[in-house]
Amino acid sequence: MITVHHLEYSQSFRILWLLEELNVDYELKLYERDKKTNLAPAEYKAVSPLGTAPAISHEGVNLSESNAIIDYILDLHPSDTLRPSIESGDRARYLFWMHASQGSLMPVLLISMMFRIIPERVPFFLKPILKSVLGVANKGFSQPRIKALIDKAEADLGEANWFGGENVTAADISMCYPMESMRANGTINDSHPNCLAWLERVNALQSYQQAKEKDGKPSIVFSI
Ligand SMILES: N[C@@H](CCC(=O)N[C@@H](CS)C(=O)NCC(=O)O)C(=O)O
Repeated sequence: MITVHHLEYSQSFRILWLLEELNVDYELKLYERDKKTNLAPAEYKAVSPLGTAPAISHEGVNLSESNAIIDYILDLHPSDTLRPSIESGDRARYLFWMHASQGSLMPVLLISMMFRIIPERVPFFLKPILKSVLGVANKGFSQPRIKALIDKAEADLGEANWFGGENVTAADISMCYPMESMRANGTINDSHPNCLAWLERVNALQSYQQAKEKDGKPSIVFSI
């Protein structure tokens, strides 16, 4: 049986949703973030090869990295809909969002967050200069990239209901964490009706609600 090591307010929510969507049995272990550092606690680092969430254990294998875990679980429990086949017309769209989520969107959201919080956490005499320099970097580098991804999401979700096309796929599962994060911090707002409608559709799914119950927190995302 798969054991999911679920860190509160983290990307491991994706794995709960996947397993609930597949309706397979799993063991759930819950971990709280360290109160001082907000990082994963020491016992989490022991089960996660990278020390980060998500991590799973299965038959002697410890695996981390969200999309690697998603593919590992879908290899164990194949699904034609969650992972469109090479014959499917949705295959390219599915692959794009599955990889853009982790390869483009999450890194640039993290960079943008660092640009924002670094000036808040340095000695007062450094604040104005860092705020100004990192503000320019944020405006010139991260904001255009985030906008390009949201614009593409708006366009694609205007054509079909889900990131992977006609059905709920693993691309939606991978995208749920950045999408919920961007809604929580106002990056996704009333100017993005298709993204908001996707979030409503996701939240209406029984599997998503079941995953939220297992998670047990008011929000799935971590906000600094
Ligand atoms: N690309 C990795 C990112 C993992 C990651 O940074 N996870 C965060 C939670 S959202 C984490 O573990 N933070 C706690 C820590 O670094 O100790 C994945 O998708 O698995």
